[in-house]
Amino acid sequence: LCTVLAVTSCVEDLTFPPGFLWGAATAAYQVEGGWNASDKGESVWDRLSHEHPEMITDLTNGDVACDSYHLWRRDIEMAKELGLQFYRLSISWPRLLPSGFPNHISEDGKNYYNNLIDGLLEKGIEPFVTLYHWDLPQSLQDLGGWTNPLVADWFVDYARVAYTLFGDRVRWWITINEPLIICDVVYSSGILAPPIMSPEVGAHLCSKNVVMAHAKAYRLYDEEFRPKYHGKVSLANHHIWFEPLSPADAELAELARENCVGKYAHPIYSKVGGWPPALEKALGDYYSKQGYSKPILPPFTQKEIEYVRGTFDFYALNQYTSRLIRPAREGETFEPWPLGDAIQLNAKTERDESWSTTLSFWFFVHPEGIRRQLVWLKQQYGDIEFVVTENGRSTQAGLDDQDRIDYYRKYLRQILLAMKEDGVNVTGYTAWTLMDNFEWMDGLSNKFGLYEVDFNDPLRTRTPRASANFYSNLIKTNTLDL
Ligand code: BGP
Repeated sequence: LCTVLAVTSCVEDLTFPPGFLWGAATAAYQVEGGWNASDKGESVWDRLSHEHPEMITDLTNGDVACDSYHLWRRDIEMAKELGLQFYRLSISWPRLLPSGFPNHISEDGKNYYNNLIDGLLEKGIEPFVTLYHWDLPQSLQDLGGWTNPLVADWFVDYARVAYTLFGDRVRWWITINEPLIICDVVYSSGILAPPIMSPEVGAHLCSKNVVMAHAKAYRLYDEEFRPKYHGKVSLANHHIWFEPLSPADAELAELARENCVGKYAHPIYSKVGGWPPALEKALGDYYSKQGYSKPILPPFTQKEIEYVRGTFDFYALNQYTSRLIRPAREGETFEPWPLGDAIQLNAKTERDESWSTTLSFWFFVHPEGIRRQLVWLKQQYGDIEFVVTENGRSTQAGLDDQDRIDYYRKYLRQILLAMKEDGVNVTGYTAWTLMDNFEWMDGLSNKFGLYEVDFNDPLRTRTPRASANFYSNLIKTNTLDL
């Protein structure tokens, strides 16, 4: 009612339900450092940042990053200071399996993650573990990486090692973080690792292989580990909310949503499974005109459709921003970001002038987008459990980050509205990120952290920002009415 009336006197209930879970996230390559510590293998990000330092805005790399490889005790302390109920971390595949394969498990890699997991649990914080957050072993990339269908088997072997070693203590698992970035953005823009351009073939091979790898890792957990450990497994999608620029663009916006989210959600979460039909058709039409005789998006067999469908225990949503979308005008060139690999849409995106910009080139502030996204997902995939696994914004350096607090407040209010007015079952929220870190092509220059990290200091001192104080009060009181 308050949203409809939009009156200041309206008393809105800004309280989250009891039991709502609060967390913060990081990812291995972005925080750990220790890139060649002990027997760790090289990852695609080690290779890119060493061979092409010019691809990172500030010419930095993740060799040391936040040095969490050594400073993990401090990270746990920070998680405790905030009062987090869970901490979302990722395992570095080449740290645990230096060759990429399960023939050799690194003792030091194993000890590192055991220490982190045990340390969190000692403080009453649940480890929420992502198996793959973009740091593929270079040895596997040399064999084709995510474009080789065998990657699904390599991934499931790695997942088995991780479930076996840590499954007795980890109850929340994400198999793969953001297929859209791994496949569509990587292969159509060349700005992330591995820097390979293959928007037509590579991107689409990758899409199917990622979905199959997720499904295999889910089925493995379900059959062999769930009976003992009772955990939950999902994959985390990247979401951009697409709004039509004018009512005539509604169909285009829907196709863009299918391309961005549906491609990696429909096969898993829909009742029928398989690729989103409208997207499959649009791709088929476009690429047959280009002279391809076979579908560019490798079709699923009926058996594969059944195998993939339903491989989730909850829906994990990473969302930061929105875009207006319209058909491209004559002479306008294709933009690989944020559309991902979507040349077939022949579209252009814009910012609504009311959405403020941030330091990230891809990122505008549009809090209502997250509510609309949640409602769309519920309409598409039914009344399932949602966990927001990433949300946050970058700001200028400094400790008084009021714009970050404002962002959290506004996005969280929209999540609450989705829960209370639209009946979306959101059970947890994850801030991106616990501390400033290596933000991929922006290097160390872009600051998303609740804690500031001094990268000029060899000790990588971490200092809480105003937003850390805001977030810990929010967790303590469970209300935005602060
Ligand atoms: C998400 C990634 C995170 C993080 C975040 C911020 O897509 O999962 O790892 O990097 O985006 O984005 P960026 O670092 O590109 O500014």
